[in-house]
Amino acid sequence: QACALFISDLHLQPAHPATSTAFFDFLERHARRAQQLYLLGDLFEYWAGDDDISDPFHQRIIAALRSVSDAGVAVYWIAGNRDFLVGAQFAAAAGLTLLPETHVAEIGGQRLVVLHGDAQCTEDVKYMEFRAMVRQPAWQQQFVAMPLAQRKAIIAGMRENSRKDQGSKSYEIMDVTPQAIRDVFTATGTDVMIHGHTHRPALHMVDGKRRYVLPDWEPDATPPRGGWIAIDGHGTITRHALDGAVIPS
Ligand code: OKV
Ligand code: MN
Repeated sequence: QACALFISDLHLQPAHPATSTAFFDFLERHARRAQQLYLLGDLFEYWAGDDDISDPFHQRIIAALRSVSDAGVAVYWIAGNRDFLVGAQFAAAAGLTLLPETHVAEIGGQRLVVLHGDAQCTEDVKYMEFRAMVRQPAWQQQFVAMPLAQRKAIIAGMRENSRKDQGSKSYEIMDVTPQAIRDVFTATGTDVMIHGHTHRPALHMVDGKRRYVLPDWEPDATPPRGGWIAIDGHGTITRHALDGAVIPS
């Protein structure tokens, strides 16, 4: 029986309804029966601030999460690089607990570190600078003080620039660096890690330590992408496809 489930990088947005459907399905069929659900970043394509909570699309996501937390599942949230503006209002509405960017959990006797993974892509120097700026509480306070429509326009502009920029960034710099991963293992005294962000789902080994990477979700793609990681009561870790099938690793 699954003890804890982990997902990330769903990039939920009204334009991709199949992903929301797959998410609701996962919550009802699997997460509802778990003891813990860890959301490890980029659940949303973007989050402009907690005052966008009343948006009907957001209300459906919040209600679905609330239903799972009301059923007794402990739901935890680690911010991604797209939804780092999620705050206490969202957490209260969805019934989840906000965690810091790096968190050590103990599940089924297994200690492990969980994180989104963007902070470990240290070769992307421009992104690391941007991240350092937007993760400052003072910067975030100023940003959310702007009207919601203006914030959405700024984010849309960034997404448009990023789309035009595609190809200028090599695939490699969008991955974690071995040293950044070693640093996390050393700082936390762990030898198992779960993260998302890189869209390279696999079990990767670093110095004999295990680094599990979650998939991004695109159930409409060929082949379909998405799934989760489970840890059972014995601390055994398995990767699962969208249909629940265990992925051998
Ligand atoms: C996604 C990445 C661009 C990597 C910005 C608040 C802020 C969301 C955002 C803006 C950028 C996502 C949403 C994009 C991923 C990049 C460049 C590199 C490494 C804010 C909330 F800043 F305005 F407060 N963003 N976009 N990158 O263009 O889709 O993952 S994005
Ligand atoms: Mn990400």
